[in-house]
Amino acid sequence: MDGTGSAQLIIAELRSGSRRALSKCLSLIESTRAEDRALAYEILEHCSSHTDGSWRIGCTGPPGVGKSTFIERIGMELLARGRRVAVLAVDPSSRRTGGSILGDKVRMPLLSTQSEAFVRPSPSKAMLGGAAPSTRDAIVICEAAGFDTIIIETVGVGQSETDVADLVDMFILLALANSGDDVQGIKRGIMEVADAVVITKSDVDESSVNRSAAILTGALRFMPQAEQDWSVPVMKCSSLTGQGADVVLQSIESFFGASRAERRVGRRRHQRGEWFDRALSAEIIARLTDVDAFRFECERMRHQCVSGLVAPSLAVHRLLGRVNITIKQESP
Ligand SMILES: Nc1nc2c(ncn2[C@@H]2O[C@H](COP(=O)(O)OP(=O)(O)OP(=O)(O)O)[C@@H](O)[C@H]2O)c(=O)[nH]1
Ligand SMILES: [Mg+2]
Repeated sequence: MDGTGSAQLIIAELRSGSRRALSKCLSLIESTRAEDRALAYEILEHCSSHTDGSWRIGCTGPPGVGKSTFIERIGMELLARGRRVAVLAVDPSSRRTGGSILGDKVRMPLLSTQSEAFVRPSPSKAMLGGAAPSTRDAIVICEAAGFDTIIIETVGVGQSETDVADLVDMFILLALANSGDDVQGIKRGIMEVADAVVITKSDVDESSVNRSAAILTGALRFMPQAEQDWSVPVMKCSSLTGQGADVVLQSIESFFGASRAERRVGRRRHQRGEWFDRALSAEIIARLTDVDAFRFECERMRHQCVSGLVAPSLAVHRLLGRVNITIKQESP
């Protein structure tokens, strides 16, 4: 069967709710093989519309803060409200070798066995703990499969920690009480893009949870708000007892309320532009470094920079001055 034929078949199966087709599509978009990517692009082309009504929620926080348990709790509540929930847990690559690729699945035992839910660990490749370039495509695929709520779990470490905020409508930052008596444990950059902050494990030590909540609320007051019509709540939640989960759910529901629909559309428009820019840079670098001669010259120029023989900006200017770019007419 040709590529187009198999793409049509997979899309039909995906739309009819086949989990096998969904897993296959997600594997295709994560693949680095050229023929897989070609098929993935074809599938994506047919999946990219009709996704505006979905809820895309990001949950980020340090390792062990309780992200998976929180998602399981909130996910089950969302299912009870009639939503279909897909979870993409971006697994830090460094831990994959330790066999934790299925770890997140194991830690969402309830959610992953529900018929209206789908849980999948997805590799973050070189982006340690952040969003993989394919995560955005994975969201679109899940939406085409009929999931109206997509939750992304990422560990907020490294430079890519705020990338996930550019992937989702609502970005929830999870924090532990007393991770330092101030907010230094949480970087300012990530606080600035949070739409909600949840202090997890509130069953453990109530007084330090309250203290941390007050500190975080105070800190947020001095930061620019991500969205003008939304004041970032600091909530407390125990995913074990369920205490505080109702407040989190109310907050999610009001964030996605009809009055904010226009703002959501605007945010997604902006995000699509951002992801175009990122995809373009990544693809240009990938294609160029695929050419042996370019890679060789690149290494030579880099070496000259390191040795102080030439300024980095000049080296890049010279190197790219030797690349010949032509634009082919798009086929009709
Ligand atoms: N007491 C208490 N323990 C919790 C709560 N939520 C999670 N835990 C425990 O904290 C540990 C880590 O929880 P996870 O949900 O796996 O945390 P995570 O942030 O997903 O961890 P990584 O994915 O490894 O970064 C587990 O042993 C949970 O049982 C809570 O609300 N209260
Ligand atoms: Mg987890």
